[in-house]
Amino acid sequence: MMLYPTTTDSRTVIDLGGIWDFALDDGTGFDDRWCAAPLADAMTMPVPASYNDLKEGVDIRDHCGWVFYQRTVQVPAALRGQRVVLRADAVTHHARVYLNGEFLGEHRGGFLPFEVELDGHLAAGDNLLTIAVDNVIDHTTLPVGGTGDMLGGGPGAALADSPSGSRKQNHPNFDFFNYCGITRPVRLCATPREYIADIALTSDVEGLDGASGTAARATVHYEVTTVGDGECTVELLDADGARIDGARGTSGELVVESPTLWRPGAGHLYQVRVRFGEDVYTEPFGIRTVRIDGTRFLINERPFYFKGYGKHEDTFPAGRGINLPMNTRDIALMGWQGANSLRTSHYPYSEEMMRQCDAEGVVVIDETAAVGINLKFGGGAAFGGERVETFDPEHGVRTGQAHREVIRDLITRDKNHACVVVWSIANEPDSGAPGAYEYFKPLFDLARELDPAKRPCTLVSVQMNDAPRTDCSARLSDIICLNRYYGWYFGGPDLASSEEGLRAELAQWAGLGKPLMLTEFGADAVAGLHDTTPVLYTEEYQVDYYAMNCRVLDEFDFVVGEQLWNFADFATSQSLLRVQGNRKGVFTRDRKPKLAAHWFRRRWSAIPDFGYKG
Ligand code: BDP
Repeated sequence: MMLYPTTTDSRTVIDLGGIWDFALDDGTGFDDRWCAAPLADAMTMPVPASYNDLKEGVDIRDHCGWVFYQRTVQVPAALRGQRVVLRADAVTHHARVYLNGEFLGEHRGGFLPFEVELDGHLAAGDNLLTIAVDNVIDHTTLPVGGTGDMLGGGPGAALADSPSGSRKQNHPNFDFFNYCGITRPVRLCATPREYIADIALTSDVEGLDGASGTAARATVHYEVTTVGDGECTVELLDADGARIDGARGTSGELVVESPTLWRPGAGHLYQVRVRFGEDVYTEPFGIRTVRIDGTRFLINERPFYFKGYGKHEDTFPAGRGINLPMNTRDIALMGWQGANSLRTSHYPYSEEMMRQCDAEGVVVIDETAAVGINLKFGGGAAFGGERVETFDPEHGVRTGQAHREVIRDLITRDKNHACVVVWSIANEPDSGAPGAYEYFKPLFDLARELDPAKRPCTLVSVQMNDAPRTDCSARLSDIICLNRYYGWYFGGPDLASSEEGLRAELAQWAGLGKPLMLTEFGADAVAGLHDTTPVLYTEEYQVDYYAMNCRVLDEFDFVVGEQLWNFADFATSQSLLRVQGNRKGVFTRDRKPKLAAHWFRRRWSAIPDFGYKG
């Protein structure tokens, strides 16, 4: 229940971005009530951004625990009498909010927005706003933290058991740097006291002609959640603001004849304008259909082929901090290559990115922050070094509650986006383990119940033995999404036997009767490393690896897409397998193409968005 913040005739948004005061907690921050007075010896820190790479030294880069952000805010007198909330789009991973020393609320989960009501707490003049942020991850959080290194090289000592004198350390059970801080905008949002709390939109399309991409008519169903009393009216406007239809009441229908459909590469958006009492809000909305038919994935009733990437929100030096220019550049580079889709691996991306994907017609697999639900990483030793089953009721992960929350909050936030065509419930969980089906079945049910548009759901599967038989994804997912590393972690550098391995596995999945795509495959290549004989880590090997994999994908009609791992090189925890981060990017971290980027540009320019496999 949290509309994207925009200023309208009735709403005011005040961006609190800028330079804040900042301090690392030395263990006394809460006891000594740092929230109640200006921080002593504060550093400067930009908001929004991850703080890790912005100052020099491991103390800040690898800080483990709480930090304090602080600034003063004044609220214009003109807004008194309105409902004023503080809205933070992403604080990684746990936030506590204080105003003038008073605790007002907290939020767990580092990639989705939350609001804190400020009514009754704001004074005239300066108010001291403090946001305390914790980055500790463990076996109850998403993403999951362990006590050893997921790549097997870590010390394996529990946080609490760190040898005295050694620095407290986070051990992500996943392969990206644990960037943290206030990573997306923080805003004050003022609305009338009686206001529009949420809008849910779905559509039905009639007379859809797949071949021409045209339709006779579309009906937009709306459901408005309101607080207070008032009359609700809703209008459907075209992209240029021209009125198409209108209705009264908090739920109803709007009709558009001969609609322009949203489609890959052409993100046509209508606008749904809601008025309730004095409040007004406009939601962009694209009309399109998504459906699975046998082994085909249909968008607007045409068989779609996913070409694109698993990505990260990862740039230097902002870390996971929102980077609108880089998002824009990334979408442009994907267009240059003929890519049409991405997965928000491994957490929900910013609302700005989702809106941009809507507007530019980028097809999105929208993923929760459920990564690392797998105690087989690092040789299967976790949480103190002992070997335990991931879903062991006593000693396994305890992520159920966080998982339900992230599914609920993600679908609440992103349900109206035309770009979203699939929900990804998790990345590489231990989905073949005892208890996996029992863990995941209720989560799939929840997603299916919550999504008003009933999009297909998946979980992204880790490579394992005998997967089609053991992976609960075979039963639960509407589209099978595989991360496969034949020719890298499995079989590399012998591409010939790896090719047989991939072919044999896909042949087994073919019998299932569901569409399948690779959501990850990739090989590290350090830009500038070349050789005449392709060897691991060269740009040539990366190309040969992809050529082999794609040759196999092309043999199977039920394979409906290929998303590479990764779009760009990205930061990770340190390990012997990581050369200043993960180098599986097809682009470098500063977005220069490796050989494989050109190879895919040629391949994808020849593969149409629709009808590739007939
Ligand atoms: C997969 C993960 C991804 C990693 C990738 C890799 O889903 O997050 O970065 O492998 O090892 O296991 O490069």
